[in-house]
Amino acid sequence: MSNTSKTTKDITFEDFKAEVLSDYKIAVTSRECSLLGRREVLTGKAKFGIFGDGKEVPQLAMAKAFKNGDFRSGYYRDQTFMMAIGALNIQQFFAGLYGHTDIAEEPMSAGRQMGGHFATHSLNEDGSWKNLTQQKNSSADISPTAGQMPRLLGLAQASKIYREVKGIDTEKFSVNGDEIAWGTIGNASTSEGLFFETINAAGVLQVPMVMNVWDDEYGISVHAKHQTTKENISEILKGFQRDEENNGYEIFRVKGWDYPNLVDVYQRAAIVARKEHCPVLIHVNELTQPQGHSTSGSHERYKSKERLAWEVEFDCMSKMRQWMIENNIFTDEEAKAIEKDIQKQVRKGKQAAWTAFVKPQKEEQIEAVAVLKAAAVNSSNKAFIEKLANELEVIKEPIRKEILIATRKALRYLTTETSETKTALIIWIAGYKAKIQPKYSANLYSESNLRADNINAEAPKYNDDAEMVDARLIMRDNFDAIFTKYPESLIFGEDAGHIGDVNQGLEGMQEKYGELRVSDTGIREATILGQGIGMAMRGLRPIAEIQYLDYILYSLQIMSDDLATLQYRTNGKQKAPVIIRTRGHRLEGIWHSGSQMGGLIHLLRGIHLLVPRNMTKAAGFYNTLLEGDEPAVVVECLNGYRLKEKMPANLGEFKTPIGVTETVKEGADITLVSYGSTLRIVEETAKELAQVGIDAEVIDIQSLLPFDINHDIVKSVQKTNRLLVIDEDVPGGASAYILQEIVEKQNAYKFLDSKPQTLAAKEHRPAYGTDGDYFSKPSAEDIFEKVYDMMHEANPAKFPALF
Ligand SMILES: Cc1ncc(C[n+]2csc(CCOP(=O)(O)OP(=O)(O)O)c2C)c(N)n1
Ligand SMILES: [Mg+2]
Repeated sequence: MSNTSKTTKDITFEDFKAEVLSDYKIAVTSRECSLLGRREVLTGKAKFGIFGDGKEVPQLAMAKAFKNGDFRSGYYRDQTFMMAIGALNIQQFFAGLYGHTDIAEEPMSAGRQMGGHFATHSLNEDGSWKNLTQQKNSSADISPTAGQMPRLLGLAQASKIYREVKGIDTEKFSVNGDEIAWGTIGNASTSEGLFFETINAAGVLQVPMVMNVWDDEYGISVHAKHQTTKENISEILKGFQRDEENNGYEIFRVKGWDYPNLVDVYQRAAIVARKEHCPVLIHVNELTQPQGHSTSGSHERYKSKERLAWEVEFDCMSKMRQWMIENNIFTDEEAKAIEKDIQKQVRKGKQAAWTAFVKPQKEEQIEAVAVLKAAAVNSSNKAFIEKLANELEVIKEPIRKEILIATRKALRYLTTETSETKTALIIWIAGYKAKIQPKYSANLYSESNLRADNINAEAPKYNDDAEMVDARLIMRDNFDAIFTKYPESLIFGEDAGHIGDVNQGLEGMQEKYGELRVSDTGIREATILGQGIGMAMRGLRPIAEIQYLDYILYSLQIMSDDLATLQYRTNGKQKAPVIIRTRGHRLEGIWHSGSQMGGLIHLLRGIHLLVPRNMTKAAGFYNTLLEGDEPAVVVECLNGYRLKEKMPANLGEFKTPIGVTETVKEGADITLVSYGSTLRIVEETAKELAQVGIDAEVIDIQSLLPFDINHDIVKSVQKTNRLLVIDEDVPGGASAYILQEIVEKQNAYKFLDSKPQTLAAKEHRPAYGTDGDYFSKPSAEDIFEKVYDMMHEANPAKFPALF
């Protein structure tokens, strides 16, 4: 169903007619899918529907200008576009609506996303890249409005890097940087800060981004007068228009029902973006919502009669149809015949999708009923189990939940019995869960050979005359080695370019590697992250620097909603191995000492979260991550850059393993677990504890996500029988997670002779100054006293009370 992109100038009337007809057919197909899709929800076959009706025609024009290698970053209205580029057919559309978990049937997300969230596949089965220059690409949609914007910036910037940075292997990703990143957004969603941040950043960076606003005057029920100054996004963005003196944007405004004009505007927009790498805004207005916003409500509730009547008259499909009749492309009769035929095709596709969706569950139902009936035969609770079997058997179109409810409940009737059929039921349930659970849970992290915890450690090597240096120099020299080793790597952030970052860990790197690879950015954390996500999705290895951990919150929403879910929501078909470099811990002041690790741990499942205690460890993490294919946050110790560390010889090569702890001091009496800057305080305190006869074992967690994959901490607890977790996050923050990992997951409770404890910071953010830190975060004295108290409780004779 895909479309070619000839311009009207190059072709005969017959060609032109054929192309317009083909477009119209795509649009009618899309519209019929929307109409029938809504009915599927209202009859209960699908749970929710949000469709592209009313936005068909501009998407045809966009698809014509969209070439192989290009990327889309859009939202839930774009089904017509996806159909026009050949990435979505009728059956797949309905498979998405039903939530089919087979990626072959539902290529957008294998049923993980609600319908209307689109994607193409960037990766092969083994996680390696496909050749993205030979296909039309769509980055996977997310639901938060404007959440598609930050990554769009990076998708566009990748073209600039591929065009202008020499030495990168571009084969699978770019042809001369000619690719455009196309964004789509609803008019109301332009109210989000992410929209404005992205628009400004793309203007600064001058990247090939074509931003399309589908304007239907509403955001659900809320009219444009509450959304946009002057109710007109292109009007208020006029100041971005480029002129003879200044770079900026090309801005177009075009009516969404005006097919010939749309085609023309999109062709012109594409030339500007592709050739000149100038960003373009296309404001497509006068669009409609024939069925209202989604299946959750009716627009008759909030649109006036006049507006509803206008929407009928200006429905882009009927306007296109009218124009086609006026231009002798078809007659009304021919149009009707086409529409009728397509209606039939859509019904057929829908039926095929439903049949395919219910088929596996029906087979599973038959199996489950059989094992249940067998288990019932000799049971004293035969009647109850048979009832469960019969109730399951009569369900016409079963879902998996119903199958598991029946089989799992049956086990409760068999607790006191032993039989082969009971064993068979237990085995069947276990096998069924093992088979089905991955359909809903696989690919949160990479499952390829390049997954981060599969990369082997390599110790730093030291020459005999290795110097003790300011640790920032290890960081700098290691980055130097990285940029040489990986031409596709680049770093950017606030102050990361010209001065070489606020702590001089990149000193001289811009001079050596150029302004495109080591760059300053504006103060805009969300889009710094977006640059990273987008470029990583196109095969580059970006390191996005968030200046301080405290300010990561500005990018946290995108990190959580977009980056952390990417592999999961595409069932492993897209990846963005961006590295987020930041620095934090134990400086002073409410916004300069952050350790909101609990928040990050909870919001960033899907991303690795690494907390090296010094710069050698941190540099080793970067070296590991660049060999892998996964995203990660590395939190460097803000107070560690001027501390002395020994300069390794194998820069760019030594690797800190992911998910592996390190025992920095062995001991017999108690296990002290910590990470980052606090670890240094724990190490110091362990020396003081030794002076009073307490032999503490000190373990550096190093990696919070994933956590101690070898379960080494429990081995320590097995030896010491006591556990204290020391953490500078709030009480119940990261320390609660660490305790759950050790006590519950690693079963350390079995070996404990004392209550496992945590020592965290105060609940408030840390006050300013040295005393502010002392009275806010765990100090050496706090740690000493806590440990001593635990030892006193165990052996009061040996350790008399301190207080
Ligand atoms: C961050 C966020 N807030 C709210 C919502 C709920 N929501 C979904 S769509 C929508 C309206 C969007 O309107 P618009 O951008 O004009 O797109 P349209 O649906 O009109 O095409 C809202 C408020 C959301 N998905 N994400
Ligand atoms: Mg809208």
